[in-house]
Amino acid sequence: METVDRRDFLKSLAGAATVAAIEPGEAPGAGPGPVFLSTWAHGKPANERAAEVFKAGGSLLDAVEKGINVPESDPNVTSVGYGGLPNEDGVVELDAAIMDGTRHRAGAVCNIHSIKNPISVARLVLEKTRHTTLAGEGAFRFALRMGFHPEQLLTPGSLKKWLDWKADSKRKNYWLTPSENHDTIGMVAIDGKGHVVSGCSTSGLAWKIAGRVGDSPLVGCGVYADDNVGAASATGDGDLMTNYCTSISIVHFMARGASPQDACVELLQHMVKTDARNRDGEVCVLAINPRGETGAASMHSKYRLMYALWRDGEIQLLEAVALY
Ligand code: SD4
Repeated sequence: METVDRRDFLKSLAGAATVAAIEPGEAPGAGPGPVFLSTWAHGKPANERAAEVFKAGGSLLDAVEKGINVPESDPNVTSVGYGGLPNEDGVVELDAAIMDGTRHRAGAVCNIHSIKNPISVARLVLEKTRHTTLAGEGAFRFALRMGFHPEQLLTPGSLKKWLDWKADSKRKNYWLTPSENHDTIGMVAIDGKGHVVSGCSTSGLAWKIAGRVGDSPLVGCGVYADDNVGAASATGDGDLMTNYCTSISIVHFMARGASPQDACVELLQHMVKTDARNRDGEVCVLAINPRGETGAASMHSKYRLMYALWRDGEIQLLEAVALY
């Protein structure tokens, strides 16, 4: 078991605590930008695409949406979008949400099937409706009305994995035990002018019970964004994290003065304080504030977050600190 001193947390995050001077005329919360921060190695091409879209004149919401589309469309990413591992019935059910820190409004879809870019459907829920969240068949029908085309989301690879799982008499399932395959894309971003966005997209836990909704599409859990404070996202065991409203909790810690890094750690410590069994939980979180300070932390080193940071034209893949 590995314990990390709080000061080491800050030291170990290359670039995490870089705060540049605020230019005269910028919003009080502004800093250098844009900055894109995403979960896991697939966050790297996602951040690069987001930066490209932003530099070409797209909004921060456009950038986060298009960035997240990259792992969603990649058949080799088995935890997001096309190629994501299915539920126990062999159906790929996707969850996604995007939140705009200026309007304090999100759009989200849960359990949507046959649509490979659920973050784009979530974006349209935000832009075109008065609703925040659409689920299941309704979300699917909304996507069709918005011009999306249904697609088979199982790939030969993901179908084989599901068939192998079905054929295994000792298979793990969610009726009793947790399974092992999951790795969402969560992205938090700033534009350098005081605006923050949070987005998240996932196929959830492999072999989940049909209809299960994870933390990713839930406002306050998988995403939260508030221009006055910052943005957060999460990846890991959504059945656990939903009960701690991870993203809004981190944003509240930041609102009380914590840096993004300290806020991420505070959330993990709070989870352990309320229940020591949470030390073994698969919990990873990311946060950013409008000045460009970033934070990332994992509960334990057996499930340690790798995350991608795009700043000043450079992309880095970093390892988040682990509390245990
Ligand atoms: C879920 N939190 O559906 C997602 C899965 C995930 O890393 O993030 N895995 O529970």
